[in-house]
Amino acid sequence: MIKFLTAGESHGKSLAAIVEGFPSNIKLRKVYIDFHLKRRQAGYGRGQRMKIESDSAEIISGIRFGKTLGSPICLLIKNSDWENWTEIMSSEIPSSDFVYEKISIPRPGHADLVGISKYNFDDIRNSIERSSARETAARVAAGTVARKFLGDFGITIGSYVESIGGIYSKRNYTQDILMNKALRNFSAWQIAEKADKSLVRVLDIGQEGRIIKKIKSAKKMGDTLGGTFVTIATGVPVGLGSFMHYDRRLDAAIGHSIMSINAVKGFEIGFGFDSAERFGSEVHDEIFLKDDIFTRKTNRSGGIEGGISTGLPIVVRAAMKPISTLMKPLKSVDLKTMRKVEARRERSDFVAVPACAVIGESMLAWKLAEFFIEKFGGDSIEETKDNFNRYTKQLQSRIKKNFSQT
Ligand code: EPS
Repeated sequence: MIKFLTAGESHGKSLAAIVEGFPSNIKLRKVYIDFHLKRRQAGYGRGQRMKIESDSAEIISGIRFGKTLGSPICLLIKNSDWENWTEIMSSEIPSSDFVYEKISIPRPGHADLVGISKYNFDDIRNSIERSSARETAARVAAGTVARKFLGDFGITIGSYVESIGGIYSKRNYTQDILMNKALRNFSAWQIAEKADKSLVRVLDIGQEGRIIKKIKSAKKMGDTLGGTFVTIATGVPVGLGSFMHYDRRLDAAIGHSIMSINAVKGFEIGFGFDSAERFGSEVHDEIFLKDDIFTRKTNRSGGIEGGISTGLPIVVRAAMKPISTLMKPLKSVDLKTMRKVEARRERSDFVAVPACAVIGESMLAWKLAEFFIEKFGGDSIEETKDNFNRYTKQLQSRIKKNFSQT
């Protein structure tokens, strides 16, 4: 089983990711990791912090001469902002003459109040630091190992922003992709490349202008916006996941990984909530044979049936709530005086949906790699490839053989 752990506070010295369990000989280089870290930092509507940081991974272990060793991979991402926080975030006991203000006013929607309640803190800063979405930089770094591994089997991962602040494209790309009417022969990565060209990672340039206008007005009002994004994987073979037990279902596991991203509040696969309003005949994907291979003309299931991948693109949609730090704050209570006050302002993003979609890619890549390695195993990538090729080559003929005997 593969595993990853992240460590690091938002304004601490560094973030770190430890990735474990991948086979040896996967080609992986720093420039590839940094490329995806950069993608997470982009998007119109980010705050000042992204101007300070230029995220880049230092490879501490697990890679030699551009290939994984099979040993734990440790990646370090330095926080450039640390130099402004050395005293306030020091691990040492501060000197008696060091004065700093303890944060006592929680922001509604953030982890501030629940954090101090649960961990018995006397300073909200202790909650802010780890609950910050800065941690997702380490997740993206870890996710690059998974996506590079999957790439060796022709699996690519991509995403696009579907809406921000309720502004959608006139064309419903997500439904069109599921109905095989849009981006038909595109790989998920080609879809991501298309989205990366937009300032807000949308597929429709007309929509981009309307979204930027709305972000500008939110900013002016001291407010923030959320949105919806779609994460896709193409090239996934039939057979990842299982219906044998609840925790082996691929859709459930992907749901968990996407919902774990900061500020994500909604999740669906394929037609999702929409399918609840339709007839069965409008929801399920009919089965056909083409050149002796099973095909579907539609992918309303979003690439998963019975908790198992169907071989069609995995299409996952999620909703991100607006960032909870508002420049025009909501009401709160000062824990020092227990009086009604305005919530605290703190430097933040106005919109982070484009970044959230990139993080979604990393989480999806991770989950798929986990199920892939569970199914195909292998201590080296060569061994995994042998196992994978044997399975895919025999798949169709085995079905035929089994059923011709009956
Ligand atoms: C983030 C870094 C943070 C925030 C944001 C994401 O930087 P700072 O707190 O120093 O401004 O911009 O974090 C949050 C949205 C949050 O709620 O904490 C990053 O690297 O993505």
